[in-house]
Amino acid sequence: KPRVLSGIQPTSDSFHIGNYLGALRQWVALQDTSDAFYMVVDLHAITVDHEPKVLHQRSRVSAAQLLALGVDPEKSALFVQSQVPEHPMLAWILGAETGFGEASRMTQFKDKSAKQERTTVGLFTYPILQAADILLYQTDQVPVGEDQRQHLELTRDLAIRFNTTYGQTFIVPEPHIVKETATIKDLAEPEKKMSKSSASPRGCVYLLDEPNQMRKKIKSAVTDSEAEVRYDVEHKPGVSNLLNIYAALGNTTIEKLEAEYAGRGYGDFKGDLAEVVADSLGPIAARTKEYLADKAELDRILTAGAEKARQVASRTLAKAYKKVGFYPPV
Ligand code: AQP
Repeated sequence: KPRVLSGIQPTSDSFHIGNYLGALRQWVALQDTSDAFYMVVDLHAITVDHEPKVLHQRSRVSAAQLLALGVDPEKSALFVQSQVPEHPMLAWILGAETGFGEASRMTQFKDKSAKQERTTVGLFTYPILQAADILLYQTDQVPVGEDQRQHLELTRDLAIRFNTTYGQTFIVPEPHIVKETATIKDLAEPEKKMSKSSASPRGCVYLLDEPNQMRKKIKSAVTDSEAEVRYDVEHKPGVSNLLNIYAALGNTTIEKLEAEYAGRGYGDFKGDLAEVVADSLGPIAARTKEYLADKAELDRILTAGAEKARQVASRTLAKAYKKVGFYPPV
């Protein structure tokens, strides 16, 4: 079975439809055919401003949401990154293999540091920790959205470089990016990626929104002055984004949707999509609440996941330690 690993940051109270369609839906699908490791990456979350209590709570809510979406702890290891100390240990080694110029080319760092009052070294080295996350598990495939492609490329370069210098140590991973939903756009500003830290709350459909809020956001999505439901990312980014969301959640194709709404304007189209979104995502909030209500059971799932993760991670770390000439971890 191929090994699959991915992570998500607990940087908001709820994930959004972009996280879901870009990555989390693939997490759930892949757990049947692969040996999957999924984690809430709280170490990454402290690279931007955070409140300790809020971070802790968000990590729990994140784990509960993943379970509510269908991540099955019987099939995959679900864990919180801070419970597996091997991650920063391998990141240190990989940092010594990363060129300063190479790290400086990461566009996510440029974007995120521009939004922060104070930029930390942690935000700069974030992609190196992400490389460690992936390489520790001898990962074959990493289901992510398009925004992570450059970090995946760095991870591959580091794995190849380390293997060349020290001998075969890491599997070189492949990104698993679903083209149609690789970048879901902000509903209010469809030129921009939908983001948890998005400036416009109306542009972001959260998985824990009330169904009526979801409907409202879809119905008020920015479109254009034509009245034609047609896929054209360049000239009709808003409508094209809605078509991508509709096709993915409604299990249909863009061609079929274009035919169905030909000559009918945007009102019907948005109204129907609003129902599709509310029907498919509406039940997630109640399921998340159920997982949150049983604290002991949630902790048990996460501890078991972290134990399973450590077994794999510690083996890889010991190998890397030996290769670079360190004393073994005791
Ligand atoms: N708009 C998106 N379309 C498709 N995929 C997306 N992802 C994020 N936004 C979109 C994918 O979701 C996974 C988890 O993302 P993350 O938590 O690691 O952080 P992010 O990419 O930084 O997500 P956000 O929403 O943009 O959060 P903030 O505002 O905190 O930076 C990843 O696989 C990502 O590709």
